[in-house]
Amino acid sequence: MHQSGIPDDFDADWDVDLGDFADFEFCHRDPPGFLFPCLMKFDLDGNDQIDINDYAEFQQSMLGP
Ligand SMILES: [Ca+2]
Ligand SMILES: [Ca+2]
Repeated sequence: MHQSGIPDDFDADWDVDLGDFADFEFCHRDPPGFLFPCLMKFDLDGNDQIDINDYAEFQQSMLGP
């Protein structure tokens, strides 16, 4: 859950869209992926890594139920 109360709405603009995806990509790509704020936001399955599993979970939210 994030500020807007919508799961995976990382930038808190009340929807899950490409803006959120861009944030995810930024954290997934490089060393920033292991910085604490990135992990807090994007480690959706809580395994201390930002990986394909988190992406799959995020994609589900983006596409809707
Ligand atoms: Ca959003
Ligand atoms: Ca993870």
